[in-house]
Amino acid sequence: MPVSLPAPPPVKAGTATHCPYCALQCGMNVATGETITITPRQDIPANAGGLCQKGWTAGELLTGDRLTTPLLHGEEVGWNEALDFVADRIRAVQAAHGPDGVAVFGGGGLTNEKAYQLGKFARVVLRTSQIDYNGRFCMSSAAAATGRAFGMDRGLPFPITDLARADAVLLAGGNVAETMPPFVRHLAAMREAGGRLIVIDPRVTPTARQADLHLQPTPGTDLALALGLLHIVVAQGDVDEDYVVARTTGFEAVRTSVAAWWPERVERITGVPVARMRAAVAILAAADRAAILTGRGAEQHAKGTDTVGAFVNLALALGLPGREGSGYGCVTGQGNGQGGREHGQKADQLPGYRKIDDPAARAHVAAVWGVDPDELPGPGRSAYELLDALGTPTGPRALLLFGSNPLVSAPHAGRVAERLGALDLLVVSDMVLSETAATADVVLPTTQWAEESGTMTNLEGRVLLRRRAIDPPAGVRSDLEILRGLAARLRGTDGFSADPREVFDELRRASAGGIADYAGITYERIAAETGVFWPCPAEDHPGTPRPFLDRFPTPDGRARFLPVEHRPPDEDVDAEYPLYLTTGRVLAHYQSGAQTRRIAALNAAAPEGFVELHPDLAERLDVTHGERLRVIGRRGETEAPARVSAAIRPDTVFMPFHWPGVNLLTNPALDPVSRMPEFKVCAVRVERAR
Ligand SMILES: Nc1nc2c(c(=O)[nH]1)N[C@H]1C(S)=C(S)[C@@H](COP(=O)(O)OP(=O)(O)OC[C@H]3O[C@@H](n4cnc5c(=O)[nH]c(N)nc54)[C@H](O)[C@@H]3O)O[C@H]1N2
Ligand SMILES: Nc1nc2c(c(=O)[nH]1)N[C@H]1C(S)=C(S)[C@@H](COP(=O)(O)OP(=O)(O)OC[C@H]3O[C@@H](n4cnc5c(=O)[nH]c(N)nc54)[C@H](O)[C@@H]3O)O[C@H]1N2
Ligand code: SF4
Ligand SMILES: [Mo]
Repeated sequence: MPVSLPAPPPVKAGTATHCPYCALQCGMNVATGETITITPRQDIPANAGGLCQKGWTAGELLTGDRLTTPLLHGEEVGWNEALDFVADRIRAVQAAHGPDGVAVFGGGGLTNEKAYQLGKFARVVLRTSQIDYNGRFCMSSAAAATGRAFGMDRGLPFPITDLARADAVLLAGGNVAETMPPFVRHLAAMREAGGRLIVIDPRVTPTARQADLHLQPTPGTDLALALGLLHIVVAQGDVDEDYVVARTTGFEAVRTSVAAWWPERVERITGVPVARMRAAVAILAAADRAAILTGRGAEQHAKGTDTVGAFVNLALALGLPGREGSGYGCVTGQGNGQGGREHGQKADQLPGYRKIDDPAARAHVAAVWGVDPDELPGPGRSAYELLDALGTPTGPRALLLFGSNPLVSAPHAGRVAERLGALDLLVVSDMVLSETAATADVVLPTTQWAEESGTMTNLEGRVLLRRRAIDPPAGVRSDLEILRGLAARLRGTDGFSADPREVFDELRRASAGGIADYAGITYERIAAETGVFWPCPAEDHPGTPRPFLDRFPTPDGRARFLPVEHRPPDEDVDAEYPLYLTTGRVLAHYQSGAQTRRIAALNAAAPEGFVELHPDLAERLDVTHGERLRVIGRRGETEAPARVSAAIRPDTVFMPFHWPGVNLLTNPALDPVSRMPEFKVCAVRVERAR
């Protein structure tokens, strides 16, 4: 059913804009007055008139406690003093240690304009190769796998509304009922029309409860499970042979490689009964239209790229990608998780999803930036490797941080705290005094979300306009103004506009001809068309909701099967650490909690972290619901109350990471391709806190 767009909401509803948080980028109206009133927009298909509790309460971000004055070593100072100090210290560090002495860390919550400007600032002003961002912790494994298979990483390569028309959806490691509640509307519509939902999760989550079939594997075994499902597809003759011949390469090697993954073997590794695997394949094989989706549960592993690769192979064998109404998709997480990975804040990237080591890409972007291609640095370190190198003899001595709170959200956070503490200079731009900002030499108070304009690319690859709805408080500056101020002090003002539209127009030129081509997208078009899907190479081009229908953007136009093999988690359980710890999210809080832990209604809904554990395990450990537990791992330990629940496997405990502590435990083992850390599985021991 094509989306019919209701008339725009009346003006008194306020300014039509989008949510500050996740990649669904729900449309909302923000009305200002005595109080701030938020209502859902009806015209944005992703949320279809819905919002979650975080969206409804987001107005408090604008009225509540936030930073309004720059801080220098904890003292309030003026902007000139703060920026002069930062510029002087950058000059001193680079004089002593070279351009790579200064590093930049960005975020997938930044608008396209900011993400682009940050990448340009690093390469043109600082001339450092040392830039990466928190998206490395998010969907980088899916990005690597789909780049490899399809030649393009666009989270969902189809409109989200396609899901409502599917006969089957398999969701591996995603808990959208808590992480993107309005997403469930599309799945519910599918089920109402007779479609079936399959969920793979070690926990019986609110999402799994809505599924027709739930597979509950041991954390870190999705790769084996996907191989097992493909084995069954092959054995039963359910491969779409015509599609495989017409649209793909490399299937024979994959067919051979899955032969060894017979269902009983996979059951032993994953704990998923053979009958359930067969039931899943039966649903998928019978479906005319089907989608296979992955979330962080399947991706955040030291083998995340191969795991996604295995699900992509399954989707290709079933003939799904590039067929209208079907496909493989990654459920992108952060507000601008998609756009934030396209425009150059990644260590190996230039705008338009170009590769920084590609001479043609360097020449194109250098021309837009008015510099010599030879002056552009090469690839730098990935996010965790960058944090891990800070303040070491060969690593950066200064860090500029925009849009992340790594003291809480990075893996092996104890190590990260030690490295941040070893820096000569830490500068944090934020709206609130996050845990990381609280340790910085300089804190720069920035405008947020509804106080500024910019574009966000949602999980569908649809570029949206997040409009300014309210004047920022006196004293704060936008990230673009901050970058302009530093560029002026370090190199003269040229080329760093603080006007989002001007930056976007430059981004369009820089991305032109790249994979993520925004050349034809304008603010006017976005407003008139309810968003524009990239690639969109010209103003008269309609945009591309389904980029793979005719061909894949690979050299031969075909999708590539690639054989992958299962392996155990980097850190397995043993006698000393007998339990798996997996981590993730709850509905009421967002990420490191820097924003949502300041909102009364959200704190009331979820006041603190917890350790979810099975009743059998609780009995074995002799602990009761609500009792304080110590969770001890090889890198650190933390405490939280027990939440006893039959919804989790007895061999696994779960903790949300919205409060400090959990990441003291997590394993920074990295995926060899994506450099994604293994957030979703490490080994721990649990005992009663003293
Ligand atoms: N409320 C809320 N919503 C959010 C966010 C938030 O912080 N809070 N963050 C946003 C962002 S940036 C992201 S990336 C998305 C993330 O969205 P999701 O991927 O849905 O969220 P997670 O809770 O990290 O992980 C999903 C599920 O993976 C399961 N899991 C754990 N280990 C494994 C495993 O080995 N295999 C499988 N198959 N599953 C496993 C967990 O039990 C969990 O239920 O959410 C976005 N939306
Ligand atoms: N154990 C465990 N750890 C995880 C995960 C997990 O599943 N388990 N998930 C990982 C994932 S998927 C993600 S995405 C990361 C996210 O973790 P973080 O990168 O820490 O993300 P946030 O908490 O959103 O931090 C964003 C910070 O930037 C600020 N901010 C927001 N918008 C702007 C802006 O426009 N400009 C500036 N200057 N600042 C802004 C916010 O106030 C906040 O302090 O966590 C990762 N860490
Ligand atoms: S689902 Fe995401 S975008 Fe929608 S209201 Fe909730 S946090 Fe905001
Ligand atoms: Mo994320």
